[in-house]
Amino acid sequence: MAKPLKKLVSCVILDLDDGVVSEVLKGFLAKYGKQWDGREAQRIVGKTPLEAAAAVVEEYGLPCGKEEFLAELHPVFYAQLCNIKPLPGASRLLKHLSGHGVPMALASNSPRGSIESKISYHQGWKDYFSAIVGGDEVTAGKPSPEIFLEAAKRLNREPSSCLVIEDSMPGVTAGKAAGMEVVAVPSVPKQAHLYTSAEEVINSLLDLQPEKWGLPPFQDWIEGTLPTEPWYISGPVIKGFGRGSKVLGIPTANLSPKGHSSLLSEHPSGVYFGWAGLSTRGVYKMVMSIGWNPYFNNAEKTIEPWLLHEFTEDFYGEELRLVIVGYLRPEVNFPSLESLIAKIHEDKRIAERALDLPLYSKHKDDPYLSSSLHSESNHS
Ligand code: ADP
Ligand code: RBF
Ligand code: MG
Repeated sequence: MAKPLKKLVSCVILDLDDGVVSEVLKGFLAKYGKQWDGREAQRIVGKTPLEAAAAVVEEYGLPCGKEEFLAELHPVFYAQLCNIKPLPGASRLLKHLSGHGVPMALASNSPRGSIESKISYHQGWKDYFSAIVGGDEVTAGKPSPEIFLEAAKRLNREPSSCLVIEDSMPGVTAGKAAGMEVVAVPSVPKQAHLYTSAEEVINSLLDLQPEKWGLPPFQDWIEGTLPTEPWYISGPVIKGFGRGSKVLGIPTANLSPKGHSSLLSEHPSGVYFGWAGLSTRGVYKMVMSIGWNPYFNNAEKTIEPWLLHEFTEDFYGEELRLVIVGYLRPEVNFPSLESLIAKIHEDKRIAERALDLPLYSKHKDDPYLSSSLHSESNHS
């Protein structure tokens, strides 16, 4: 058995806040004639609503006070609560831990009422949590440790036996100040290097290994793959940087991330596999990366499926349809081009073998893969 690498814990405290604040703010700034810059998200995640509003009023030089801004924002914000999508992998994690009787608490800077209405939209979530602590129940929000200390108290645990899972910087700071173990899941992946005070930084909740902390391991991995609910994406094959075949010897038939933003926010960047359909050619096994390619540090997210088949010609512009059935690993950086190439070939071997399992192979016949005749595509 592998030796646990970290200090053991017996309970988990999470804050699964997400992008709804940014979405609402984006709309408001447009009203004031300002352009919301996604990178500003870092300035507001983990703050109380008033702090976030103050930061935005100041940053964008809005012609109103922060209270006024907040009063205007509030109703819209609350109306949006039902549209919050849980962080990718959150549902799986909560089900797993609660199934093993691991006590959990929610601890967020949002007011308790807002947290409660948020989770009321997710079936069964309320019962997962033995305690909920809101920013209005303590004298200071994160980065102060108070919220986490209160959560530990309500769980009846020592702070040192709590594992905090956090997506914001103030949250990580607060967890460390509370004397807890902290795993960071940055909501802005490219900022991962800023989260060094956490014990571990992971790309998404799919990558959490509870056994590292003495918690029960996930049991849903199969032959190195994590089955996911199938998800679907399609579009014409576009030109990339021309690196795939030339630099790596691995051609990837890129799809444009444009128009897929909500799908891409539901699924973390990483390496996936599944089936690919080209209407005039057939259905093929496929392994792909979605993300910023840390080795090349792209400025834009790319979607890069490698079809596991030898083609005699290019198929730029053709409609490519993907059914994604499983997850392999996060995208990572590599010390050399050779090690990146070797890893992608390993991904290929794992995907190729796994796709023969009935669990995955049944999706080969999904009508979506060959239904381009019925799509809006102009290609015949
Ligand atoms: P780009 O940077 O333009 O995506 P690549 O070097 O990655 O260029 O090559 C990708 C192109 O190669 C695809 O768009 C497709 O037309 C072609 N191609 C040939 N074989 C394959 C394959 N097995 N998988 C994906 N694309 C392939
Ligand atoms: N790029 C990375 O920088 N890190 C990765 O971990 C990584 N994994 C990949 C896995 C697969 C299956 C594929 C097809 C590509 C991967 N790439 C990764 C992307 C690679 O860098 C990209 O295809 C080239 O940049 C060509 O555009
Ligand atoms: Mg490519």
